[in-house]
Amino acid sequence: MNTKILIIGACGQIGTELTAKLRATYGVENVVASDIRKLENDVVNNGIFEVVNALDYNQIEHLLEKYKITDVYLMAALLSATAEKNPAFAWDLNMNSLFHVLNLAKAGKIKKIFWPSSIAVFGPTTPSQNTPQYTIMEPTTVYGISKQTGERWCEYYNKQYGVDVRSIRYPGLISWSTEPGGGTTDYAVDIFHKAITEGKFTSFLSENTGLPMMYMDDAIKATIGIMQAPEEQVKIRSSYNLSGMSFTPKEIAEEIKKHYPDFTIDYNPDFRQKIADSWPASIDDTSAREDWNWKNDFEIENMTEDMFENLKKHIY
Ligand code: AKB
Repeated sequence: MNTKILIIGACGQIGTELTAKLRATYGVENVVASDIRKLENDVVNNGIFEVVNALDYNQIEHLLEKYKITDVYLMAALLSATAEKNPAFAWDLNMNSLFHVLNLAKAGKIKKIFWPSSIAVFGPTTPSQNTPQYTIMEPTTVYGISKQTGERWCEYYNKQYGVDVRSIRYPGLISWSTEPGGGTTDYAVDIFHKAITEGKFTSFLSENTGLPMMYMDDAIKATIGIMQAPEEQVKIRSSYNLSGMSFTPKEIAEEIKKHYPDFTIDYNPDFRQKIADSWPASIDDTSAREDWNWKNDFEIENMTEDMFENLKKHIY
C-alpha cells in the first residue's frame, strides 16, 4: 500500500521542515500538511494543505478518509515555556490530540503514528549526565508531565491494541530556517540571529546551564528514520532517547566567537532557568543507535558553521 501522510501541526518549528522533507521523499501528492490556521508560507503554498484543529476528532477522521492516509505525524503541541503560562490548555492540547490519533489508529484508520516526546519527560531527580533510556522520571513542568503521560499511553496502545506508534524524545532543536515556538531551549536559535544582527546576546539561561541540543537536519533524519524502520526494530514503544550534542550558553558563545570574534554575551536568567535546571545535561541514546541505526551528523562545530552559512545566504 502507498504511503499517504498527514502532518498535524505542519507550520510549527519541526513541522515546517518535516513537511518539506516528506514531500521531497514521498512526493508532493502523497503528503497532506495541516495546521490550525492557513499562513502565507511554503508549507501552505508548496503542496496540499488543510486547516485542521488537532482537538477535533471528526475533522481528523474526515481528512484520513478524504486522502486515504496511512501515516500520521502529530506535531501540534504547546512547548515547555508556553505551557507553564497556560497549563490547562497545554494539557488539553498535548493529551487529547494524542488520544484522537491513537483511537483512530485503534479503529484501523491509521497504520502508523509518529508522536514527538521530549527531554522534558525527565526531572530534577533524574541522573543529569548521560541520562539513560530507563531511569527516574519525575517531570516538574506541565509540558513534561504531558509528554511522560503521552509516552505511557503510546506504549499502552501498542501493547494492548497493536497500534504502531513511534516516538523520540527531542532535545532542544536548532534550525536556521524556522523559529522555535515557546520552548526553554529557544535561546540556542536566537543567539545565532543576534550574533549576526547585533553582535551581542542576552541569554535567559545562566552561563553554565548545559542542555542536550540537536541540529534540525538530524532531528528530521531521526523522525523519518524511525518511521521507515521495520516494525520489529522499533522495540521501545514509549519513546527513544535521542542525542546530538550538549552545550551551555557559554560554550555556544565561544563557538560563535570563532566566526564573530567581537561577539559578546551576558546573562539574565528568567523563569525558564528553573525549567532548564530540571532537565538533563546530556543524553545516552544507545537504544536508538542499536535498534534502528540512529546516528547524528552534527556536532557543535559543523552545526555552527552550517547555521551561519545558511543564515547569511538565505535570511540576512
Ligand atoms: C522546549 O524547550 O520546550 C522544547 C523541548 C526540549 O522539548 N524545545
